[in-house]
Amino acid sequence: MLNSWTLLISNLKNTKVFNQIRCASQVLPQLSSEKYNVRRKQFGNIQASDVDYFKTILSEDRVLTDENDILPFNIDWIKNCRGQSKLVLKPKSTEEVSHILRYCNEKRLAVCPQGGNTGLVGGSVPVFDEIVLSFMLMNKIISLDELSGALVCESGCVLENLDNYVRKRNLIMPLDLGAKGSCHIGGNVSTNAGGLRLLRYGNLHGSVLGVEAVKADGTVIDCLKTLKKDNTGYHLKHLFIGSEGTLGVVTKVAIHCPAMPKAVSLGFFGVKNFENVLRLYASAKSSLGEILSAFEMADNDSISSTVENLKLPNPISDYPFYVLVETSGSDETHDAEKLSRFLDKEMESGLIVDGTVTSEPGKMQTIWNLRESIAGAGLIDGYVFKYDVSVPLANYYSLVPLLRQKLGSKAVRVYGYGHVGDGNIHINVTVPKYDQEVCSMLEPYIFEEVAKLNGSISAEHGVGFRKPHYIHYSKDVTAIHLMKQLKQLMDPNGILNPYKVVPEV
Ligand code: FAD
Ligand code: 2HG
Ligand code: ZN
Repeated sequence: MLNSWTLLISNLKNTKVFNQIRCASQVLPQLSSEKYNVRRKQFGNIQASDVDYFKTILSEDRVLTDENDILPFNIDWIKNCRGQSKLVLKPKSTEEVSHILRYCNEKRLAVCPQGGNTGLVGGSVPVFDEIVLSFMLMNKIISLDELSGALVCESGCVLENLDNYVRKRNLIMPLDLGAKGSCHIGGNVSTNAGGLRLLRYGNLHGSVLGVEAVKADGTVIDCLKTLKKDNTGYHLKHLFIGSEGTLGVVTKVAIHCPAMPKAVSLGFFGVKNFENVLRLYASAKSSLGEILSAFEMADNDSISSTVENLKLPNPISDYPFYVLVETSGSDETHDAEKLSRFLDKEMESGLIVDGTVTSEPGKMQTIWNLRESIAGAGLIDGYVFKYDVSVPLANYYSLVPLLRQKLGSKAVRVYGYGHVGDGNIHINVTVPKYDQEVCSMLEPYIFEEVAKLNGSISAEHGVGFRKPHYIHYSKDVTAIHLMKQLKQLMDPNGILNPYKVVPEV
C-alpha cells in the first residue's frame, strides 16, 4: 500500500509561497494606535542626540532612520498592525545590546525587540515610536556538540538555516513551523513557538537548555548552560521563554537538537467527518506509537483557500476534512510495516477514505507546503482574523460551525486547521477588508466560548499586542498579578515591548 498513490503536484518551494503571501497587499494597514484606540505612555521622545549616541555604539549603517527603510519593521506579517517607529537599531553583539538598553532605560526610551517579524499577534512591531531592536545581524552559530546535540547560537539565526546546519551533522532542530525561512530562534524562544513537531519533541521549555538575555537596564543574564540537568536554584531561563520580549531580550540560545530520523513518511488523507479525525488520531497513537511525529488536520475550506488563492494543487479529491500523518523513526522496514498496517486497517474501517503516502523528500515537502501555506492563503481574500486556541479534543472543532453560523455572509471563509495532537486549532475568518463590526462579533465572543470550554485563548502564538485585554479569559487574576510584579521587577520603567502581553487594567 505504501507509496502506491502518485503525487501529481509540483514541488513548490515553501519560501516562494511565503514571499508571494508577504507581497499580497501593498495597502498600508491603519496605524495600530488608531485602529485599537491606544494612548501613548509617558516615554521619552527620541532626540537627534540619541541617534548620534547610537551611532557611536553601532556603525552608522546599523542605525536606520530613513522612513522607507523603517517601514517593513513597522508592519506585521498579516498586515494588521502598524507602528510609528522612527529608529531601527541592528546590534551585532550582546555588548552592543547591553549598551543600547542601558541608555534607553536611563532615557526612558521604549524598545520593541524584533526577530523575523513573523509573529501573528502584533507583538513584534511597535505601536507608537518604540525603537525597533532588530536581531537580524546577530546570526552566528557558536558551537554544536554533535554527541549531546547541544547547539549554541545567537538569537538572530533563522530557524531554517539552523536546521540545514544541524541536518548536515545528522541532527534536526526540535521545532518546525511554516515561518521557518524567516523566523529567528530568538523569536521562537521569546514566543515559546509550538509548530508541527511539538507532538514529538515537546515545547521549548523542554528543548531550550539555556539562554543569555539582557535585562531592561542592560544587565546581561548568563543562563547559557548546555546541560540537560541543572537544578541549581530557580530555572531563570523559563522567564525569557514565551515572555515575548517584555522581561528581557534574548541574545543567545542553547538548544537540544534530536537525532535526525533515518526513515520519514508522510500521509495525506481524506476523512468524512470530524469525529473520524479524532478516531483516526486515537488509532494513529496506538498503532504508530513512538514513530508518530505529526498529526495535523485541515478542514475543506482551509485546503480550498490554498487551492483557490495560491493555486496549490490538492493531491486528492475534495473531502470535508484532511489529515496529515508523519512518521519518523530509525528503521525503514520496521516503520514501513507499522505504517502499512495502520493504513490497511483504517482504509478498511473507512476512517481513511482516500489519500496519498510518500517517503520521497520532494513529495513530502509538497504536502507540507500545502499545510504550511494555509496560514497565509487567507490574506489573499483581503483580511484575516486569526484565533489560535487550545480546547479539549472533544470540542476541538466545535467553534468553527458556531462562527460560520454567527457570521453568515459577512465572512468570505471561516475555517479551522491545526495541530490536533496538541489540542491546538487555528480558526481563521477572512473578510474582504478589516471590518470593525465583524471584529465586534468575534471578540470577545470567541474568547468567552474558549473559556467556557476551559481552553486557552492563545495556544502557541502568544499574547502580543492583540490579546492582553483578553488574557483574563485564560489566566486567573492572581496569576496576572504575579505577571505584573515580575514585569515591575525586571523592567521597572516598562521600556521593553510596552502595550504587549501584560494587561493594563
Ligand atoms: P517576531 O515575530 O519578530 O517576534 C515575536 C515576539 O517575540 C515579539 O513579541 C518580539 O518582541 C519578541 N522577540 C523576537 N525576538 C526576540 C528576542 N531576541 N528577544 C526578546 N524578544 C524577542 N507559531 C507557532 O507557534 N507555531 C506555528 O506553527 C507557527 N506557524 C507560523 C506560520 C507562518 C506562515 C507564520 C507567518 C507564523 C507562524 N507562527 C507560528 C508564528 C511565528 O512564526 C512564531 O511566533 C515565531 O516564533 C516568531 O519568530 P520571529 O523571529 O518572527 O519573532
Ligand atoms: C500554523 O500552524 C501556524 O500554520 C499559523 O501556527 C496559524 O495563521 C494561523 O492561523
Ligand atoms: Zn500552528
